[in-house]
Amino acid sequence: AKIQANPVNFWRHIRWQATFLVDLSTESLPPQCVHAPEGARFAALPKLSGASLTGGAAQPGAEEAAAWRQVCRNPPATLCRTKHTADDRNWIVVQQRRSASLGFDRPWADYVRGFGDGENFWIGLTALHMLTTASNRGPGVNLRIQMTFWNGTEAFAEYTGFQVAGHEANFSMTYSQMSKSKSSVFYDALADGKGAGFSTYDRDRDRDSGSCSQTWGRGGWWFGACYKFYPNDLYPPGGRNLDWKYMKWASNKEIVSLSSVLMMVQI
Ligand SMILES: [Ca+2]
Repeated sequence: AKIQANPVNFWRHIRWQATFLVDLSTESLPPQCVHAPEGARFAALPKLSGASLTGGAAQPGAEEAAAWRQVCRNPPATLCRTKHTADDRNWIVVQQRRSASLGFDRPWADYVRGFGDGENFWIGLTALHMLTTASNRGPGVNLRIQMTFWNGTEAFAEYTGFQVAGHEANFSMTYSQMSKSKSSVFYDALADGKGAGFSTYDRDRDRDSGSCSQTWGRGGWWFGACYKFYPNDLYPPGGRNLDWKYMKWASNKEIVSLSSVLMMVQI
């Protein structure tokens, strides 16, 4: 009877097996962040993997809830979206390109904060740092990159241990390894930027003598000198285009022009 009289306490017992619940009468999260029928009092947030953001001994779940509030309020609010893959894993989308409706030639401040519309977005480096370092299962999280070629072929690549450092470390990116058994492509096109700080056209931290961003599309990325995969490059306005200034996945032997890209991290 007590449980039925107090649904908040009831949900506290099962949230670790399912998702974190928030009380919509006291929370004002954007609708894209929550999974609840219209008019519901409680909404579920996807579960972060063992989040411990501060190392403090707060109430179990409190830091997780705080993490989601921070991600979901990171403007623009439409950035917070999740996906469920057929192998029963949950992901949060951190980057997406589907059209030329939105330019990715943006300054440092935009890439830190995040930007986007309904089809194209970047979740922001602050959110990426938080999402990829909150796990205590080990360093980093799983990253999945999904791509569509102009002939309709779908390809994907997965990485383990993906993590983005904080502002003080230039949001540098690293990972453990590409998961060949969970990837449909063989070549690791992300490798050029492994260990690199993040660069934009107004912040050069690449290993090239010039500025990779200024030379190629003016987007932000973890450039080496310069890249084989750069999804924040220009979107090819007329379809398939192998010019380096348009988004692509490349190996030592071939270059593939992309019609869509999506990057997501497992939660
Ligand atoms: Ca440079």
